[in-house]
Amino acid sequence: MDKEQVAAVLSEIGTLLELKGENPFKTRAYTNAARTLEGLNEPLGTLVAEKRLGDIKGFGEALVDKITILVTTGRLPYYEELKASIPPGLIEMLQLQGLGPKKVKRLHDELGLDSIEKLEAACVGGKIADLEGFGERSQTKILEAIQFKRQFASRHRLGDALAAADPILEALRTHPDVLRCSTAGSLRRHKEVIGDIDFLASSKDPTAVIQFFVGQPDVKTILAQGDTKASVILGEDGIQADLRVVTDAEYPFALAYFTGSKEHNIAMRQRAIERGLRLNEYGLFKSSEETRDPALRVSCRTEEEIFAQLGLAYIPPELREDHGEFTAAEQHTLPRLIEWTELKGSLHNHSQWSDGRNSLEDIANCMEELGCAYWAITDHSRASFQANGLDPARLRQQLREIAKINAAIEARGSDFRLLTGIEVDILKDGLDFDDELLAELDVVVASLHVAGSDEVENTKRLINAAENRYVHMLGHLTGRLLLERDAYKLNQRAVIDACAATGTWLELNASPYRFDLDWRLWHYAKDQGVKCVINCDAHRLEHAAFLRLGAGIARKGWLTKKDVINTLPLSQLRKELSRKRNTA
Ligand code: DGT
Ligand code: CA
Ligand code: CA
Ligand code: ZN
Repeated sequence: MDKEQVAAVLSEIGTLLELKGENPFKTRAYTNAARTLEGLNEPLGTLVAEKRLGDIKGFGEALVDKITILVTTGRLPYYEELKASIPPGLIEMLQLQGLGPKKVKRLHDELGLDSIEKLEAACVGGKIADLEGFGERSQTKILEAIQFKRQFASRHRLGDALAAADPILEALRTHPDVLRCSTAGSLRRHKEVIGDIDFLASSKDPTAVIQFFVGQPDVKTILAQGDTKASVILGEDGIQADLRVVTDAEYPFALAYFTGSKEHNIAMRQRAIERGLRLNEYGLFKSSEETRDPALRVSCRTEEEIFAQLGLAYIPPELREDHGEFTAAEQHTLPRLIEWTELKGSLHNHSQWSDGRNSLEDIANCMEELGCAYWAITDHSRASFQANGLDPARLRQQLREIAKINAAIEARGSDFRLLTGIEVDILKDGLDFDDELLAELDVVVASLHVAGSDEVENTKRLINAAENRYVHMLGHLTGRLLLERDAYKLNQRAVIDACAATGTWLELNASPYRFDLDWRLWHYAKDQGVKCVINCDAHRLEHAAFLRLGAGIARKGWLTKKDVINTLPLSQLRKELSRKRNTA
C-alpha cells in the first residue's frame, strides 16, 4: 500500500474509534497521523524499510506497528475487526452531510438508530427535534441530507451522463471567454457508471465562464459557486456536474489530473518524482517538493507533451485505469483503439415482430440513412413469449419479408442490406430452435435470458451454446443490468475459453444498461483470440446511437478495429459468418 491508501485507512480508523466512543486523544492520533503521512516528502516504503517511522513526531509504537503491517501486507486485521464490529448502517449515516461520528453515536446510543431508514423514520416522527443538542433545525437538515443522498449522490449510467453533459460542453465551446474546454473524470474515461460529471475550461475571465455555466437551462440547483469553480445539479435525473476554470498554461495539466483515474494519477505522479519532477493539477515542475510556482513549470501545451516528458506515448483517456497502460506506453505498444466510425452495423437488433418498436422497412431505411452497410434483425425466439418471441413459422415469414425489402434496396442500387437472424434462447437443455432452422439464418445470437442459481449449470449451458456450430456469438453474457441487477452466477473465463476453442464470438452489448461483456474482461478475451461484436440490441431506431457508447467501452477493453467483427465490410462479414459452420 502507498501512503495515500495507508492514510485513508488510518483516518477511517480514527472515525470508527470515535463512533465507538474511544477517548479523543486516541482517535485524534490516527486522524493526525493520516494527515502527516499525506504530507510526507519521501516514499513510505523507505521509511518502513529503514525503520524510521518512529522518528516522526506523534508516531508511537502502536501506530508504527500498524503502518508497517499495512505497507508490507496490504491489510490490517485490527482495522478489519474494528470495522466488522460496527453496524454498517452507522457507517452509512456518516455519509450524510452534517453528521459526524459523535452525533451518529448519540443517535445510536440514545434512540437505537442503526440505519438511514430508521433515522428517517425518527426524523419524520419528530424524535430528533426532542433530542438534546439537536433540535427542530437539525432534524430538518438531516431529512434534507437523506433526500440529497438518495437523489443526487447516486450513480448514473454513461448514456444519461453523456446526454446531460453534451449540451453544456457545446455551450461552453461557443462562449467567447472560453479558450479550451473538455469533459474530464470518469465520463471522459468512458466508465460504464458515472458519479458526477466533470468539466474543465481555460479562460482569462473565469468568473464570466462560471456565471455562464450556472445559468445554463439544464441547471436545476446551484450547489456551490466560486470564482474558478462551481457545482450544480443537472436535469431531471439530478446528476451533479462540476466545472473548474484554469489558466490556459495550466489547462493540459488540469485536464490530465481531473481525467484521472486516481490510480492512474498516482502512477503518473510517481513517474514524475522518479525524474526529479513534481506533477500536480497545476503543472509539471522542476522541483523535488510540492510547488505551484509557474517559474518552475515545464511548459506543455497538450497532454501529449506531458506524457512525452514522462517518457510515455499518449495514453487515451479510456485506458487511464492503471491496468497496464504504463508498460505499453513506455514500450510504444499501445494499441490503436477502435473508433466508433469504423463500425459498419449492428448484428443483434429487434423489430416489431418481437419486442422492438419499428417495422423492418423503417429500420432498413433509417440504418441505410445513417450510413451503415448492414443491420441484422435478430428478434427473440419462441421461448421468450413475454417478448413476443417468434416461432419457426413466423420466423420463416419474416425471412421472406426481409428478402423482399433487400430486393427493393438492391433495385435502387444501394449496397445496404438487412441480415436475417434470431436471438435464440439458451434453454436448460439446449437451444430454442434446432440446427436446420438456424442454418437458414445469416446471424445467430444465443442468449441466456432465464438463468438458474447454479454457477456450474449456467456456465455449462453457455458453453454448450458456444459449441453449437450455427451459433455465431453469445449475447449479453452475464445478463447484468447496470444499477439494477447483478450478473447471474457464471464462470465468465470458462465461457470465454470455450468461445476461443470453438471460434464463437462474444457480444459487447452496447446498451448503456448492459455494456456486457464488461470492459475489464475484454483484454483477457482478446488474448485468448476471441473476437468481439459490438451490438446495439436495438429495440428502437434511436438505439443505433449505442454503437458510439459501445465503442467507448471496447476502447476501455483495449480493442482495435481488427478485434471487432462488425468493422468488416459486408462481403468479408459474410465470409466470417460462414467460417464456423464450414469448419466445425
Ligand atoms: P466518479 O465521479 O466517481 O465517477 O469518478 P471520477 O474519476 O470522475 O472522480 P472525481 O469526480 O471524484 O474526480 C475526478 C478526477 O480527479 C479523478 O478521476 C482523479 C482526480 N482526483 C480527484 N481526487 C483525487 C485525489 O484525491 N487524488 C488524486 N491523485 N486524484 C484525484
Ligand atoms: Ca466525476
Ligand atoms: Ca467531480
Ligand atoms: Zn436479449
